[in-house]
Amino acid sequence: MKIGITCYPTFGGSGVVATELGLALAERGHCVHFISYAMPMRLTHIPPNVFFHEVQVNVYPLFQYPSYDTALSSKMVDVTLHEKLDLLHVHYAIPHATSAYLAKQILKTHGRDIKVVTTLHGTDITLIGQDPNYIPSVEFGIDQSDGVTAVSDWLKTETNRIFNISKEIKVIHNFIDFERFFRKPMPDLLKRFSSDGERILIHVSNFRPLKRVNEVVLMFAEVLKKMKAKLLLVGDGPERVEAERLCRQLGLCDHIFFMGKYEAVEELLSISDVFIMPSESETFGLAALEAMACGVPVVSSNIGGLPELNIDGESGFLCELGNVNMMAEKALTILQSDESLLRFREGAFARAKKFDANRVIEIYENFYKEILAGN
Ligand code: GMT
Repeated sequence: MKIGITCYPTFGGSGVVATELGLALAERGHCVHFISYAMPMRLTHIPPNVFFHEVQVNVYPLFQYPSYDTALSSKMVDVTLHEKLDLLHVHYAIPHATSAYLAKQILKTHGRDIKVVTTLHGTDITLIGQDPNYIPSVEFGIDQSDGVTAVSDWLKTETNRIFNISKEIKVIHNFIDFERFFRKPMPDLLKRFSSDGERILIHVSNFRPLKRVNEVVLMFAEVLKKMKAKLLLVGDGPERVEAERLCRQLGLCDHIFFMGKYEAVEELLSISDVFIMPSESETFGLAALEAMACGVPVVSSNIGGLPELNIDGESGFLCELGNVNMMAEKALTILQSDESLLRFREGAFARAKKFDANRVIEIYENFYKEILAGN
């Protein structure tokens, strides 16, 4: 198949899933054309069967807001015609689904009926999608797609609850590449953070308010009252300054490391013992799945799609949203003994196996085939 993939190229779960999907499809012999305003972050090299088409948005004095949506549609038309694409797969509804719809209509005038698949990821439905300035376009974009997928059952239910749509949504969960994410021995790295055998807690996110990074710091302060430990805060974003301020205020600077946008996150996960995800909104929780693949149990909130990933008492624990003491208590339960930690490590890894990329990519492939066959 020849597939056009559009996503946000910046750090963010939807861009990661779109890129990993495209790379895996290319490895299976499909031709994959990424169409976006910049190279997706995870597209660090261009392997065989992968192509990148940059959407140029020129600035004209008349435009206070240059029209990315229109430029994207035009690029989709151009790439579809010249690369003979079979299907456009857009990740994140806004504005990609509506741009794809416009491209589809333009292509009809060229005698081409391009199929469009839209994948809903998260804030395109739960946050930005509910902005009244976008609702009619999001509804329309979803309903006019030839196929729609969502990354969790919860997101499917939410989408149907929030929007007036008739399109059937297929749930295809996030997936994990075990060739990249597995627990590797990293003795030097471990020594750098845990010189005295301290257990390591880790949080990875884009530090947006909904990730509640401050609660990671607060729960860690409770853990420290009971045992020696270190905390790695990986990523960057608007809440970092506030988290740094809190660390200083609590006198925890010697125990907490701000790692920034550390590229090889699997290395840090490989030396970690518990992953903390206190998010107030999470449609699936890809970062938690990456941790679990590296054998790191997860202490998370019990919201959104997280219960579909994290099994309470097996792969980690689900906690009440905002309950910092409960998160600390559950982390301590995991860390109470080597036996307990090993049991949860195995539980986390076994759970991650259910989301093996090899299986999930095939589900996407079969879905494309169905859509192309007009089912
Ligand atoms: O909100 C983000 O963190 C980014 C967002 C995105 O769409 O780029 O991530 C969402 O998509 C991921 C991949 O499908 C999911 O694993 C994340 O749970 C989801 N984030 C939220 O719902 C907050």
